[in-house]
Amino acid sequence: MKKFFVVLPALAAALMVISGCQRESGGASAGGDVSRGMDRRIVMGYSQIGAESEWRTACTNSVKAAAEEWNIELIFSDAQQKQENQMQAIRSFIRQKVDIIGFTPVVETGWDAILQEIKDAGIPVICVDRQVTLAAGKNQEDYITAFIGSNMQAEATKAAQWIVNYMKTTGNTKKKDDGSTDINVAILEGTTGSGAQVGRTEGWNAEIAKYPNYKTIFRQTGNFTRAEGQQVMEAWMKSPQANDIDVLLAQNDDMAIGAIDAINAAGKKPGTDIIIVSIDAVKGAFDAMLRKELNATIECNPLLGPQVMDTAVKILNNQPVTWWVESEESQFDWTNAEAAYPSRQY
Ligand code: GYE
Repeated sequence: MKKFFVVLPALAAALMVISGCQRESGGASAGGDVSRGMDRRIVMGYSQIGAESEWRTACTNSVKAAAEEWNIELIFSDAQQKQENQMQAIRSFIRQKVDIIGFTPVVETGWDAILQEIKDAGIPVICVDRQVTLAAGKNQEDYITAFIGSNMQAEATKAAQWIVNYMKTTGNTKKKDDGSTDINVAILEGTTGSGAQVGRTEGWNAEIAKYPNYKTIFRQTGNFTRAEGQQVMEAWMKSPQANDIDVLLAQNDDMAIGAIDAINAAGKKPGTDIIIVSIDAVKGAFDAMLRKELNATIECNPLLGPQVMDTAVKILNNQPVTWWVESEESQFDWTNAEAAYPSRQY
């Protein structure tokens, strides 16, 4: 019997390592043995999708720092972009009887069964950053207590509006938009099937449809990473249509930054020969804007940790929460990037 109790914690620890979980804060910390706003210390299982971008790293850091601040025990798991790893981590959270689960679904679909398992276990769920799509007839609000994140469609709408306005007023080294000349667009999309890719594609398509002279000549995923953004752009720059590209829309900054390297390598000037707009507003994007290689970035706030912890405490105290409070976001270009740079937090 004694042996059993000695072996059990070791076994649990081993299981957590196998499933990629990491206990962020051990016993009671400076905050004592209660979490902020609670009468006890609570445990949150958190399934993050990976570390594909500057944005993601900022988001992870924000969640970890906020857990410390709230004195919430965080069991953090990095899924390395694999949905099956997220499932494994979430099942281990259920076995460990965590108080609450936070997760960012890598893709929108395929979560019905596991959300049912979580619901059956009576554990509340906060969905962070990317939304899920459940089978027809099912309502995500029945499975997810709160969503914390941005409006992806709205971000892409802003990107489209920025581009249309800039091409009309300034243009690139080849042309200005007179309403009838073709404006040829290349689009680097994020992880296929992710809430961010689906929403940003919908938002862009709906807005740009108002301008029939905008033509999409290239569209491919770069999986939200710098390396793949660069690779895909390299291939486009080698194609016979390379000279036709007027505008590049990248669904995140990292892919735009990778693409900028590829455009430079091909002997073209990013930011003037090809107008480039992306989404996130991470530091790397500001550096590129100050070099006049990236034209604009639409902000997507990754600093969601405090809102996640605050919402968790409310849920566990049976207080009402708003299902989705949209993040407030702005946008930056060469007119305001320099002034904003010093106060950027990510
Ligand atoms: O834009 C990108 C990241 O889901 C909003 O994922 C997030 C996106 C973000 O990797 O940089």
